[in-house]
Amino acid sequence: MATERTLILIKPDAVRRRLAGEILGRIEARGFDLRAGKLLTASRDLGERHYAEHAEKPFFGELVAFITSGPTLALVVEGEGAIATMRRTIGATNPADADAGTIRGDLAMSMPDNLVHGSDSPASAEREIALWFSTDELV
Ligand code: IDP
Ligand code: MG
Repeated sequence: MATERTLILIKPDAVRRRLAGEILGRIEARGFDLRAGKLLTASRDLGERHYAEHAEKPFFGELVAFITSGPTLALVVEGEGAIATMRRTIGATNPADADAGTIRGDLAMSMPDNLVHGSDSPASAEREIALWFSTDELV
């Protein structure tokens, strides 16, 4: 399988709950490498662009309010099959359905506060990495 890069967001609920270290530790322990990282509070524009695919959903307003509600630790994570393997490490979108052993299954309870974002395809990863990082922020 190919080496891939994926955008991982340790979302505001995770930073507020002081779970950023725990979550980053799980990503590193799985064997992934960090290629970029920064702590920032997403602007409304960034939040809306990041979640553009959900613009028509009834929860879009709540989702943008959530992602802009405080600092997010944004990461570019690299490794073999990183996109799909990180999605499995993160767990199902609704923490109530997430398996034990996943980040959401162990540490979260309900939506939208599900702690982590991971890109869902190579095209999403490319789009999202470009949204959150400039090329000179990647190592
Ligand atoms: P994902 O984060 O697992 O890729 P998506 O379906 O892309 O899940 O949804 C993006 C984010 O929107 C979720 O992580 C969650 O925070 C939030 N979300 C999804 N569905 C709902 C919902 O029904 N109510 C409230 N928030 C939701
Ligand atoms: Mg998604």
